[in-house]
Amino acid sequence: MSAPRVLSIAGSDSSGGAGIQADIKTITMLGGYAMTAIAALTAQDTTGVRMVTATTPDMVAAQIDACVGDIGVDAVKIGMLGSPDVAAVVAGRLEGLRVPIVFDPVMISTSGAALADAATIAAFERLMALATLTTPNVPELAALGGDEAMAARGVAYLAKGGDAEGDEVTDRLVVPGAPERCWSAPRIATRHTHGTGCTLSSAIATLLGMGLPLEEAVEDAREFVRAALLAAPGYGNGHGPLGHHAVR
Ligand code: PXL
Repeated sequence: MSAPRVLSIAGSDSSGGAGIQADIKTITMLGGYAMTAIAALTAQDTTGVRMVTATTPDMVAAQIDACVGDIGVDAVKIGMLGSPDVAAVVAGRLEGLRVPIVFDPVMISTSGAALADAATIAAFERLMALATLTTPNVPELAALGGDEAMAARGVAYLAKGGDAEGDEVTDRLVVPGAPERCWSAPRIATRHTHGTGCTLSSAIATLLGMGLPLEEAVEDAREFVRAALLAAPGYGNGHGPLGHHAVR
């Protein structure tokens, strides 16, 4: 099979650990063909975000159209969007696409910077309805109204446990009408966790683009993130990047 064409619609992380850069590395290492629609620019390092510039909605739409119209797309990952207008334009473009969509509802960076304001988070509603899977972490799930609100929306989601307390990390896959599925593993003791969410969501998108069923895609993507965490190069003075390049 040829490489699945995976489009990441997300923000750029100058430090290379998260966002578009993490997505390109992940998609490539898993055997996919990475394309991007850059929705925001961040100037950041492992200790914090220095500056954020939004991309115009037109420019985001034009990037998506360029990818879809020529090369074509087998799966989409959505990450940091930067503004409610960009979120709306992305939803409009994806409504007609019949491919798996993984939506990482990015709100806060690993270093603690806000990457979405309240209006952008409100615009997530349409994207959750479109997505094959939404992947909130603990604070994101709370901001989206918790399990009850997600059940009322009737959407599939992966509740990530990486930033909960405890020595075990448990991720919970909730699919309407199906039994809940959990994965637990001992926590990897490291401060180098920058980009774990981006990596997980783009890995799931790539594996769905290859035709794997959702549960298998989540399982294999978790393993990829764990391997990349174990291979972290230890760069930077803060939350350093994963070792995407060193996963075998
Ligand atoms: O991990 C969330 C995230 C998403 N997108 C961009 C980021 C970050 C965290 O730093 O920089 C561009």
